[in-house]
Amino acid sequence: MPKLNDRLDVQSISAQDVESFNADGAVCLRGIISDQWLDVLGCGIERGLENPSPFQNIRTRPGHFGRYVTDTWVRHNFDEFRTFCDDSGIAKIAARFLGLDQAQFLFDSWIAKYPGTMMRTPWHQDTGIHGSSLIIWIPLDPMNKDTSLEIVRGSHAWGRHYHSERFDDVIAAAKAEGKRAAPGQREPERIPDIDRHRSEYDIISWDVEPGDCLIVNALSVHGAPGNYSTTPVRRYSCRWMEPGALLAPHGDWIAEHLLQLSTGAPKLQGAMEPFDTAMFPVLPANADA
Ligand SMILES: O=C(O)CCC(=O)C(=O)O
Repeated sequence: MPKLNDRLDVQSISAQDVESFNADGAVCLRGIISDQWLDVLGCGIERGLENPSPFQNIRTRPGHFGRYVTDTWVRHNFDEFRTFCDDSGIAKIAARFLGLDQAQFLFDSWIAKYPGTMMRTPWHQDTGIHGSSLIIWIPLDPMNKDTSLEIVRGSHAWGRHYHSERFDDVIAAAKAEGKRAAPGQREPERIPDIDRHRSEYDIISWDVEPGDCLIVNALSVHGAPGNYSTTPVRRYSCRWMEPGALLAPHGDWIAEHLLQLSTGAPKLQGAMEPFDTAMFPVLPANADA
């Protein structure tokens, strides 16, 4: 995969964007991902669909319409995502919202929901990290609010920590077993039934176009509807953390995946492990870049 010269425009991020992110736990940046990089990400998904990685999952329930496909750790498996994370300047955007000069790559994934897919992405937090972390959620197709990512405004500051959710359970059930809190943090609890009580929550979402992206605090409770439109909707998410963040004891599913990847990366459960291998680069390598 050739290096592209195109760098995303970090300068266009305003102090107001950062303030909104800090206050609400999410912000929408308009027109910041260039067509060139959108093409690269789209090619990565196309190639992933043709050559599924060991982490690709078809999550459509038997007897249901549509098609719901996810893949994870894609930077590790596909050059398109590696070059995007390493060369596009996206790390600089992550760093800006972490309030730092650099950000450490954690992991990435994509989701494609085809028309007629009713399944929601369940409400969840992206936990497992001891330290600040965030998600950059990048739509590759236009999505209106009926389809696009939803965030419970301010939930990153609730001081709550919920069990991780399985994306394919008939009723998204909390995986309660084997989870422990990091020292000084409260034990994870079951996520409330937000869909049954939507009016009690301040749920925010945006109509988005390719080129836009959402920056979401990893502790913000977020989820997404099915796809009720007539076209496929694909999105790519990369997750970034403050350099030196640790794999928390409750990050057991991350540890399980790392074990599967056999990378020599941190895999111990129950310990505060650093992410200090090449799989988790601190970027940009030169903070002034
Ligand atoms: O796009 C979605 O359906 C969910 C994305 C998500 O949960 C994430 O990127 O962490």
